[in-house]
Amino acid sequence: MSHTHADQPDPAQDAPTVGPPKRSAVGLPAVLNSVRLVREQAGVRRGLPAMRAVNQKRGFDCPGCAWPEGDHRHKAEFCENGAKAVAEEATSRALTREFFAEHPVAELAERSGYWLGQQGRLAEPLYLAEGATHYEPVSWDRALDIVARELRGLDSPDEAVFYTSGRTSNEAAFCYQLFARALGTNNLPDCSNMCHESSGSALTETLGVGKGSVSLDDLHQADLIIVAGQNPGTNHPRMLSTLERAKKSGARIITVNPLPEAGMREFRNPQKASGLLGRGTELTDLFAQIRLGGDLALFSAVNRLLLTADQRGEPVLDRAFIDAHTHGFDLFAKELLDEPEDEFWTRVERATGLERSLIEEFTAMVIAADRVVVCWAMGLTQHKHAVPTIREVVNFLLLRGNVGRPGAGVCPVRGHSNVQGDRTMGIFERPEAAFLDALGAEFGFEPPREHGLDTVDSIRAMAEGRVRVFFAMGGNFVAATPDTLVTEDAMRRVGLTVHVSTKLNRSHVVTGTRALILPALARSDRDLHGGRPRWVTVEDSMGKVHASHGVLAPLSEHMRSEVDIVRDLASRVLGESPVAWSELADYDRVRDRIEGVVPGFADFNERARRPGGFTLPHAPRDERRFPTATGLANFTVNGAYAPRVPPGRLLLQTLRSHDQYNTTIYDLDDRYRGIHDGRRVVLVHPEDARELGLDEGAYTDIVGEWQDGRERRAPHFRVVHYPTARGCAASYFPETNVLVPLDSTADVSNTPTSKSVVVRFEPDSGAP
Ligand SMILES: Nc1nc2c(c(=O)[nH]1)N[C@H]1C(S)=C(S)[C@@H](COP(=O)(O)OP(=O)(O)OC[C@H]3O[C@@H](n4cnc5c(=O)[nH]c(N)nc54)[C@H](O)[C@@H]3O)O[C@H]1N2
Ligand SMILES: Nc1nc2c(c(=O)[nH]1)N[C@H]1C(S)=C(S)[C@@H](COP(=O)(O)OP(=O)(O)OC[C@H]3O[C@@H](n4cnc5c(=O)[nH]c(N)nc54)[C@H](O)[C@@H]3O)O[C@H]1N2
Ligand SMILES: [Mo]
Repeated sequence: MSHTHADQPDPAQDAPTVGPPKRSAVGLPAVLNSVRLVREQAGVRRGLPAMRAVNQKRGFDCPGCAWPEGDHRHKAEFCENGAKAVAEEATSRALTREFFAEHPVAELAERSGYWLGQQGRLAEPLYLAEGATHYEPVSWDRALDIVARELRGLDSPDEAVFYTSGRTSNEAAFCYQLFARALGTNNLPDCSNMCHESSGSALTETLGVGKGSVSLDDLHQADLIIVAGQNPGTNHPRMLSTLERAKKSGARIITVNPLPEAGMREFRNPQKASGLLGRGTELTDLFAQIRLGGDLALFSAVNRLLLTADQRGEPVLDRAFIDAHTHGFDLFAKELLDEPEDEFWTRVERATGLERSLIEEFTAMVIAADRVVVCWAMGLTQHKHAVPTIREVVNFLLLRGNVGRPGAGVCPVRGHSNVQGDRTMGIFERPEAAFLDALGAEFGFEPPREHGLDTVDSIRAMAEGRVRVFFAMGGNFVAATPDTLVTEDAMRRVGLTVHVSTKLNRSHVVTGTRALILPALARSDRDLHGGRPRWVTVEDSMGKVHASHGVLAPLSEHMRSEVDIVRDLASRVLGESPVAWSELADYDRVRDRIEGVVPGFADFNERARRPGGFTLPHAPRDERRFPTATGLANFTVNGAYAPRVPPGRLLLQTLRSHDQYNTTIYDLDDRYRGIHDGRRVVLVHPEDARELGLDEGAYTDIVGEWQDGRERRAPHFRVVHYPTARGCAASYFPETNVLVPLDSTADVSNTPTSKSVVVRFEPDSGAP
């Protein structure tokens, strides 16, 4: 697939071609593909130095996923998709003023996200005045004055919303939340609200810390690794090396997924000659091809089998751990054993689509394993019952004492490269009182205590005209959020929308009455201040904090660091007291302030300078201490919910292809699933397709069904017969976000149910 430039047609009306899914992942094709993409986007002069520096101890943190780097780095410590992420921001193309003079916003709004992203890096501040048809260049001074004036003119600081995407560094995130709170609001929604919020909610309640409890070494030492609701071959490719290493030391792997993902079948390690020659490692020992949303039923069934084995006198529970460290075991066991055997298994088999014998085999593997880790991602978090599901995973681990000892624990695999760090820095609409106390004491002001708006509630507030300023630190809000038409409508009701961004995206062309685009330096860009390089820090998925040094000369002198943008704006709105914003131009001073507020950051500046950084404390992992409401690890009772699908309908999950990063589309292929040159596909089991009259290769509309009765239609998708679980379908986001109802969210975490949309199929109404 060749790349588009401004003069070429938009490939939105794609024509996907389909071949058989792959049986293995990575190998030579992945290496060749990364080299090609880097060369096309960045050229040799920018591309090579960028690829040499990524994930190296003196280089920059890969802007792709949050998977940690090991202590021994390869010369090329990146993966195909990391290379795409770097190429995307290290591109040598810059957007010119002529581009914006040529293309009215209304025309850009007709373009696909893929086309918008391919046009190059945003290179200077741009302003869309009220009633104007085009963005025009504007000075930084004027741009920030426009925002400052608007913020100062609000009746209440809660009329502003400050969104964050998970690329933002710790230093920028800290300054940003400080600014919002000094202004007087906790309206700090972030991409986490759509991502691992369910994990955070479930883990905080049950274990006392909303983060993963394992290190890479724990995975290397595990006897059994369960990977549920995650596609690491595409979204965390470096995790495959970790799984391979665990396998080589004797671990077994259970994969729980409606789709047979190539990456979990066989991994061909590109760092080894054998892998490049096509010899791989079989990763999965047991594949549980589960129905969408069946994981609560699965884990409760395994837990019940463990409890009944215990009742028969088999020593399968860690009684010493349960007695010493947990709360609620008796009630949990009683409730789980309460349902009559037949009813229980009928329900479980219906919810999971799995045979009881497979679940028994699963349980036997668990009992044979002394050390167990469960890894998961969006397949578990984006369901109505995501929080109970993850709580049940915790029950499962607690039963055999698989938390807080080597080789065992919870591993929610984070998405964005610093999404975990942003939360640690206080990007959260419901901050803990202790955090606000510390923040207020450090800077001498009283932070707002009332909870702010999360992502879904922000959209509701916008729709009701209660938001006058929407400010985004990165991300692509209107494309990433659910119910596209509702959300875009809501965004258009805002007075001023401001995006600090690196690449052009949909959120820049669906705007409030007035709009600003502020171009930021990216991870890979050199960040100079007074001629001296500055560096930032990030936290990976396993709580390790380390430095990131940009290496490339910025494409334009008008790009600014995210910290500087926030500082300058804050100073214009609030002045230099109580926070002396100008001092924070020195990131060491920002780090000193973080040390003063956030636990675990003692000697931050010194420890961040150590090669490889340092690991934040984690009470359950380090001391088997559980800072929950009961002071113990909590067993929970989670009920029996599973999605219900009326006859003639399927349950649709919206997921990522191999050639995208969330809303950023790198290319139009999904190599491992055998799909090329297009994205408007819907994967359906051949039997379901036959029953629904959906021929392979035919085009169909997908119509979402939701209790509000409003029609949600995604037109013109090519049917692909695919070996997914029965009753389930899959299609890519953001194209299908139009189908996800804003009000369909997870209990407790309020995360949109992107993996569970009831759909029916209607005749093709033609390309959109
Ligand atoms: N290259 C690349 N890397 C990325 C991203 C990207 O877009 N591109 N995005 C980043 C971000 S922000 C995130 S959060 C992560 C996302 O990483 P993933 O969670 O791996 O991403 P998804 O594509 O949403 O895949 C969900 C997986 O869960 C399975 N699944 C869906 N529903 C269920 C279910 O009900 N039960 C079970 N057991 N499985 C289910 C799907 O079949 C699929 O394999 O990746 C991060 N890394
Ligand atoms: N239907 C459906 N919807 C989903 C999901 C799903 O699985 N299904 N997944 C959800 C998940 S897990 C997530 S995390 C969200 C993602 O939501 P977001 O984080 O909002 O979306 P991204 O696509 O990652 O944002 C891409 C944009 O970020 C900007 N950007 C990139 N790098 C930088 C940088 O260094 N600095 C700044 N300032 N800007 C930068 C670029 O302009 C780029 O266009 O989407 C969610 N939406
Ligand atoms: Mo995410």
